[in-house]
Amino acid sequence: MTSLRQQLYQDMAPLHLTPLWEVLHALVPPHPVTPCLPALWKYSDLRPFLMRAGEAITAAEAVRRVLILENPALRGQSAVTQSLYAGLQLILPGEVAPDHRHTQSALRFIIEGSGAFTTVEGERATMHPGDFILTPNWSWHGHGSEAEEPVIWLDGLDIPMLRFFDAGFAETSTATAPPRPEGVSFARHGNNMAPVRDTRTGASSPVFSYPYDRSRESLAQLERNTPCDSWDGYKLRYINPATGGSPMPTLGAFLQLLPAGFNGRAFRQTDGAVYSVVEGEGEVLIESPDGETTAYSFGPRDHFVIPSWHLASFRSAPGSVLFSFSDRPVHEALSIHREERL
Ligand code: 1HN
Repeated sequence: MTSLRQQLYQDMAPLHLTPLWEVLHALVPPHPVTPCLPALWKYSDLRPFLMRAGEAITAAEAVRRVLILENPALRGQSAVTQSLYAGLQLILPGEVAPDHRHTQSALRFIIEGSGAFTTVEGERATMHPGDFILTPNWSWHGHGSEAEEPVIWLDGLDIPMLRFFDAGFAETSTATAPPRPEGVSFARHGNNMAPVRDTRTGASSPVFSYPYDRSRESLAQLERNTPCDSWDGYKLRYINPATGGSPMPTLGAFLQLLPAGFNGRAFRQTDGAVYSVVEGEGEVLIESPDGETTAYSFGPRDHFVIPSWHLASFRSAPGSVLFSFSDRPVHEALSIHREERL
């Protein structure tokens, strides 16, 4: 019997044929399975290497001077999860990172320093810590700095997802887009209003800078006046104001406040997520599929990844604010998003 099968496998292998019954269980497991591992990058460990990168190469030569946060299980793949890319980018005073555009969508979350800027289709967005900035797919974008200090931000992109579709490509520009005054997009779409004759269909948000002070103030008010969620604390998602949906089709982003003394309950979700710590301190407990729980202690500017379907819970004694992003909009569009809250 076994030899009949072995002979069958051996004889058909040259025709590139494989028996499904040998792999079926791995293809459709009883719960979501990921090769990704939880990981934490302490800012104090990482920052010296960014500064060394600043001495080793200019922003212009690098095009984008970024250290990629690679999932320990996906080394060499420029991936923090199977679908997401994350990196920390440094721009020094006076530097320019030239304009380009690509099919990948990108988000920025500002970690350190003020006074650098991103331009999106020619409109400048000046960066301040905690600001959330997007560059929708195929929009021209570049960076520059009029700061007197290094400016560092988190880049989140859908690079691995577009690689899966073999749909990632870019165009570089010699001429930059004609400059447009800063703040016009926000004036049009950022205050719960929109131009009367606006006809946009809204794949990506027309607002591309979400200043931290506004988002933070919302969380502060919610903390004062509303009940705390036992899993999330106080958690808001960034929206495309034209649709109410995610800021970009492939990337969802969130800001949450864990109040002082928070001891959260455990949850798991199909969308693996990358977190950037803005304020405070705490711990994230992540349980691997084999049942082992690891506590990762985080402080300001640390980054960590919770892989798909790993049970996670948050604790914070002094309180904390966390930014995060994931590919949740894609899961939702495909009706495959699942969440369990224990
Ligand atoms: C990119 O365009 C940026 O514009 C950052 O800052 C990181 C990683 C891969 C491909 C394009 C940026 C990127 C990127």
